[in-house]
Amino acid sequence: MSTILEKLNALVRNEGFTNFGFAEVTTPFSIDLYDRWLSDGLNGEMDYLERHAEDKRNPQKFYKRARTAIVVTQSYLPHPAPKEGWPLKDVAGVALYARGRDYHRFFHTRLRALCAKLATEFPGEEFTSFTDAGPVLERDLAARAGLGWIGKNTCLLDRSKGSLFLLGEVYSSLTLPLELPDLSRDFCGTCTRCLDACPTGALIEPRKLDARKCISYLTIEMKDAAPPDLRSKIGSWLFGCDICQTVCPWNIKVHGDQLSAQYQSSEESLVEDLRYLLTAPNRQLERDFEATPLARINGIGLKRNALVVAGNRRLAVLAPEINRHVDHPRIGDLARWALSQF
Ligand code: B12
Ligand code: SF4
Ligand code: SF4
Repeated sequence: MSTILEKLNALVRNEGFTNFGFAEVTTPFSIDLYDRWLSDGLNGEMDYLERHAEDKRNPQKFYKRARTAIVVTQSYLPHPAPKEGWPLKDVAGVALYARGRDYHRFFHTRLRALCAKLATEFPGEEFTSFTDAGPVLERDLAARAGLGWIGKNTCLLDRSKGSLFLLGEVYSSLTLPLELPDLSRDFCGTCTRCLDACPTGALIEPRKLDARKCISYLTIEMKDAAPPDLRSKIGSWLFGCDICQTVCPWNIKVHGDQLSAQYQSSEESLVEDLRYLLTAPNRQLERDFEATPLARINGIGLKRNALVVAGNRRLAVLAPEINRHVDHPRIGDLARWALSQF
């Protein structure tokens, strides 16, 4: 048995991920919390999370031979897969993870390469990889793999690595003698910086997030425009939000001055970017942002988010570009709202 673990350790270490660990593929520790979160409707329009609930509770139902998960993390500061010809001049309003190529591609490609190596090393065993999109409660799995604790901002957090990393995993048919780490570990202590800093009050209590209020949800997941009472709280965020992580003392400790430097912005560049987003044909935007996370919301989603930022920042200089959209069936109301902010 220990030889399998030694071989695995050596093989995964060689792949250069930020960190890795192993966990039994079993019912997640926090599955009841998950079910309660869903029944409270905190998932908003993300229906797929309800469809995933049964497979998350019983992973073997969904993948019969899964026994051990190899859980890996990938830091995104600095971004590990920058995109050449990034279309925006001012990136302050784009979440760090999204400032480059889409991790569903580059990270998953690395996970698939890991699966291929494992299959060669362990013939007869099965390996399959996921990141983000699978029916896997990834933070719970990573905590059980000893990769950190769940911070009050709900992110998986590690004392030496912070939380600015992605999670991915390989489900394998290998059986290993694993010890569960101490899941009561919590290095948040009395700190509440993330809860205090969240502009929309989405962190309704420690480790409980109302996704319907989270800027990440409002700018990425939601199909329509954010409700008017939340719109102003989105501030300058064009795609995603990093606030509850960048105020975290553990991330500040790990990344130092480099962290705040990521959010330096110039109004001149922002205006230029918003003008481009508001005037470029949607197809061009989709081509320009191809293979990045921003492609997910399409050209029209980028225009929608640009209108919110222009309104919040009261950029009256953009009135002509906003005016073009006032009769649009999807974003016309929002364009009129933006103009009403000047
Ligand atoms: C839906 C989703 C969202 C939603 C809801 C987020 C949320 N907090 O619930 C929205 C769109 C808002 C979102 C935002 C973001 N997301 Co997201 N998201 C997901 C997704 C697909 C599912 C998460 C989920 O099921 N949420 C429901 C809640 C109830 O579950 P949970 O957050 O996993 O929390 C569980 C644990 O915290 C656990 N728990 C609580 N206490 C304890 C104690 C112990 C001991 C244990 C073991 C567990 C535990 O209970 C919860 C229920 O099981 C995962 C990928 C995945 N398949 O897991 C990525 C994921 C969580 N997201 C990720 C990222 C990077 C982000 C953003 C940073 C992106 C951005 N910059 O805009 C923000 C962060 C916002 C935040 N504070 O969470 C990463 C997180 C990496 C990390 N270090 O934690 C993930 C893992 C994707 C990935 N593969 O890397 N996300
Ligand atoms: S990502 Fe932003 S909006 Fe969402 S919980 Fe964190 S601080 Fe609040
Ligand atoms: S900001 Fe404070 S409370 Fe929030 S996750 Fe970081 S250490 Fe924990």
